[in-house]
Amino acid sequence: MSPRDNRRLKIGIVCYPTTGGSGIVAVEIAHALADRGHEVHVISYSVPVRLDTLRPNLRFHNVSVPEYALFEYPPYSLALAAQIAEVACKFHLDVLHVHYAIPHAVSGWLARRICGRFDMPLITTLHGTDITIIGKDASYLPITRFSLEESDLVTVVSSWLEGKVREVVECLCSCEVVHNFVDPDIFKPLDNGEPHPFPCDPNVPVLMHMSNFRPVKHIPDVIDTFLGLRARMKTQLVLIGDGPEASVAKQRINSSPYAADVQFLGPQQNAERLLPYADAFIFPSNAESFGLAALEAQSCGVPVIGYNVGGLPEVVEDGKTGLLCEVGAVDEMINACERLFRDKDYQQQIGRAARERAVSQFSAKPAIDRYEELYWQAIIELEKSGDGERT
Ligand code: GMT
Repeated sequence: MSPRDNRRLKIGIVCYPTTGGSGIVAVEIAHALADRGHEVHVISYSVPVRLDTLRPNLRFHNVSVPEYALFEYPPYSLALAAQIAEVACKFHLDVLHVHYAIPHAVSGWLARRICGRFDMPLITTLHGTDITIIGKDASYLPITRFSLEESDLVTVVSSWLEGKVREVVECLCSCEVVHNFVDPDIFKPLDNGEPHPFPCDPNVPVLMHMSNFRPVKHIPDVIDTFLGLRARMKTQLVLIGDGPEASVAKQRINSSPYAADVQFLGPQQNAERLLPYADAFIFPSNAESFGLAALEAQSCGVPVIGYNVGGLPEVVEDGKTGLLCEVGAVDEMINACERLFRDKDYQQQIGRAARERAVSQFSAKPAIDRYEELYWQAIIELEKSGDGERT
């Protein structure tokens, strides 16, 4: 055991507080590190969903953004930089880990300059749309590239996303792939006989979807798959989450003959209490960097139906833990669902393999070990390079 194994790190974690996967991953990392005895400081503009603010070794710091008549757009990035700088100085952080590049990485860079803490490595974890959508917009691209090049370490949640960093941002920074993870003791298959927590016929298969209902999720394909399948066999659809595409989805369902077979549950904090009731989870995004919701479904023993694109094939093994179709091939998804729902043995075989893969490949412990290791690597490299003394 090296001396560092006993040292308690002071870690700053910056994330979005919303229900998106990047915030959830950041919170799970914060909890796990606090449980390992590190001192963890979470910084955001409100308490992140799922964050346990009363956990030992963990503190939450709120960023307040003042309104001012001149500001049509209050500059959150600046308020965040000031808050990070204050926390970094006051608590003498050893490392700063920001989740989602825009604007967290550049706020972290600025904070370091404000407080002169050049010995504190800046680690940026990219989650997907911070590169593939918003970060590549011409308004932000130079900031995205700059903040990645200035980070001491960049991590990405899939190999596919690493390729996108090269292709879209044309950034030469080295990226470490650390896949997202799940707690298989929380996201787990049902014990027999538990009643459904939503209105439904227990004898009819349930197709489920959970997301932020943004265009990238291809919500119309979820609806078309359900309607096509429902025309062939009795099926129920459960939709979890909310977002820009939700109202159009509701309108289409309500004007179909099958409105009574669909439940809109809205945003839910405890997905682990709903996902195990699915017979299949449908996730037809066209550019998903990872697909945390798909992993959570697999961990609950639920087969995933989606498109063979983006980072999803790193999470779902086609034909083994789910069924991946060509982008836009709604007919293929209808056939895949029908096959699963008509053949219970096949559905169970895929569900068991999904659970096994989630446990063996994506459990939390190895991912947290890797992040801890990377923190140390960044601290030591900064010490060795002498850049840390640039105060
Ligand atoms: O833009 C989004 O869809 C939200 C973003 C987030 O903040 O949750 O999702 C991304 O990060 C997740 C956690 O790493 C990944 O599981 C999602 O695949 C990724 N979304 C996309 O790439 C579209």
